[in-house]
Amino acid sequence: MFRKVLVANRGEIALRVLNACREMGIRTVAVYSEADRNSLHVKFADEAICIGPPRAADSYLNVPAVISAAEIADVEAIHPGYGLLSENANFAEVCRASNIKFIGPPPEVTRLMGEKEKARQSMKKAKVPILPGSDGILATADEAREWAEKVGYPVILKAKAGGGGRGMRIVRDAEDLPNLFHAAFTEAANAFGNGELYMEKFIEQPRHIEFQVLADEHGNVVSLFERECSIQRRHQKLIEEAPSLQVTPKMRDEIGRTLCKCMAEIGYQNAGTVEFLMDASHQLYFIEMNTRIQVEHPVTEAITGVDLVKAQLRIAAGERLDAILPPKLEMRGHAIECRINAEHPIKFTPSAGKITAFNVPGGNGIRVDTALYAEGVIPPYYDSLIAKLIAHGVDRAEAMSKMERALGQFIVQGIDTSISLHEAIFQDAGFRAGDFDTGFVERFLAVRAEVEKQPALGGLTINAKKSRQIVNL
Ligand code: MV4
Repeated sequence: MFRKVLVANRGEIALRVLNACREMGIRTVAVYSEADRNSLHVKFADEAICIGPPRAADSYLNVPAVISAAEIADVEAIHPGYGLLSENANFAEVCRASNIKFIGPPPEVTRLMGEKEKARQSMKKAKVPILPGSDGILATADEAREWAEKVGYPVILKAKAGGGGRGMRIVRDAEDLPNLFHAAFTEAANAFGNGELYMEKFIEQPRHIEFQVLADEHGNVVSLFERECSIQRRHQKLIEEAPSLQVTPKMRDEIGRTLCKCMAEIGYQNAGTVEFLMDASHQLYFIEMNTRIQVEHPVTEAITGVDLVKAQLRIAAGERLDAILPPKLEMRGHAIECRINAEHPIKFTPSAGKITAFNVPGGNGIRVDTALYAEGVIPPYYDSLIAKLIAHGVDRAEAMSKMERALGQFIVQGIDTSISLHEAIFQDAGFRAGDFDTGFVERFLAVRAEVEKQPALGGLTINAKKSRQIVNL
């Protein structure tokens, strides 16, 4: 096992990784920006090195600064967390050239999955179900029109270098294709430096379901089942759960097996997530793969009992899956995660500042991953995720009741948070019934807005500043 690891991240995920290292007897090095001097990841690491000014581009994304810190601290490995440098194949290559183990897949695999059209063809070759669509990059709008006729409208144009929703256009009519093709190309060229596009059949109001995989460096792969991630807004997930109510044991088993073969074929290593869309007839289709640990990994940890970050560290140190995992992986109960963001619960405007009052819920079946603390400061420079609240119960009903109880005890004053939005969603009949797709939040907010305009309809008001207070402040 590694003697010393650098964590190239901040916030809750930096703490999550540091905690795993500490429990495994690995010495830890934190890196931080000038805005994060007083952060818990700095306090709880064995060593901490400042790598630059507040803006991520000047610090956490500065490859020479991170590598210099790793060399000065003499670490054997770097854990990138999620976001930031986690899916940067060039960074993984620099790590390799510097004799530092990058905790994640090899750069070649990260690069392959980063090229969405190549990822799609790799999955097709391994018999993972993909959507009908183009066989490669679309050279011209004319070629796109030919494919669209074959596939049938509506279709969606996607950027090969894309992900996260940028450089995408839905095409419903042949006559709109030339304009939308050029708009998608230009947007992708500006955003990613590459405008190349491919095409898929467009699925209306899909569910977003993703499979967690682990692969060791000896060709062994396992599937740790799926997560349901449809409760999102503008490509930011709000609530995730495991397992998905819509995935049958047969589908879980079939997709899991096919993915294991596929991952072995492409030489995948470490933790990864394979994203699927589910259509109205409950078919699953591959859309893309994320080559990192994900924000929502705790729901999988809850139902499998596997510590995914420790597994990442052990895989990167060369251990075999059969030494890391129990002999038979089984699902236990149901887990739900709420992403608590520092933002207005309805307007979604980011919120920064000092935490003036703070209470974190706990108790049986509740997990909170956060780097917040009383009188801590949320800087304005980074993403809005400030805490993850995870509830695990024997079934979905118990997980929901634990979550509702815990949301009610989660107090964060001084900034706006999404806690009251989560509380309102947990009262929604459709959400409670598990009856939702990726359009849920948008419809939910539209209905709420109507109710606010007509108070006679009654209904819940979502308050930015929670009325509940810690007494005698
Ligand atoms: C799609 C789709 C419908 N049909 N592809 C959005 C982000 C990117 N990762 C893929 N996305 C989508 N691809 C086809 N062929 C609908 C979406 C989509 C979506 C997907 C997952 C979760 C939320 C979403 C919200 C809007 C659109």
